[in-house]
Amino acid sequence: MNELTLYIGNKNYSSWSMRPWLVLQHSGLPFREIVSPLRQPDSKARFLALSPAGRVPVLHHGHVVIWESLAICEYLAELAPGAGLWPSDPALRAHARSIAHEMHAGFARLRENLPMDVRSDRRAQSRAHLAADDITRIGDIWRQARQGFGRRMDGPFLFGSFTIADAMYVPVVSRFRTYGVTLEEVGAAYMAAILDWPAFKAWEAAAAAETAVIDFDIFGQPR
Ligand SMILES: N[C@@H](CCC(=O)N[C@@H](CS)C(=O)NCC(=O)O)C(=O)O
Repeated sequence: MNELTLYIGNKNYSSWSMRPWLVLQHSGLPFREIVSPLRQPDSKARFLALSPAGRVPVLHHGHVVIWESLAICEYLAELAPGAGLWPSDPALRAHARSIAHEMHAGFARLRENLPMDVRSDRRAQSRAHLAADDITRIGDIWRQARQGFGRRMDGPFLFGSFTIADAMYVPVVSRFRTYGVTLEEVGAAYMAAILDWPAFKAWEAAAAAETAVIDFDIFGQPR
């Protein structure tokens, strides 16, 4: 099999990069990751050489190039059908896809006002009140996934075991920690489980080891 290479942005800041990286970690597929730093004078040229969209993440697999985080996750689900990257039940799978797409396409106020900054504590400068509706909706999404289907849960993730839906929301858990967003019992337990998950901790440690600092007040783009 051709090597899978995932090009990603700075781990401290690039929430879109984190999502397929978590899926790759969970899939068991061997892969190489290459960090291509954001917000450098040559970033755009580097990204355009890697992806027609000129952004990261982008996955290279032989001659195949896949961009857009959720499209990469879907490709990985096809490559690793035994990894359980979507729920096996069709109704649950449709629900998981709905909330994954809702994250991918929405929550602009959350992304604008609570940009990911994994290693920081920004509770004192939190702008969470500007994203209150998004935060309420995300709490509802997590609670319904955890409780809403009258089934036995076999793990701490949204549908029991890890799926792509979790990958889409893990950066939100990190943001809620950074900006001091607290949730009721079910949401709080989900956040605690994610923050303690070895794959998240591995990303967090790598983010903490990075030295680049991006001032996201001039970042100028929702992440
Ligand atoms: N919709 C894209 C968003 C990708 C994206 O905005 N990536 C950011 C980094 S998190 C980026 O490459 N920014 C650099 C730029 O736009 O020049 C996805 O889901 O992959």
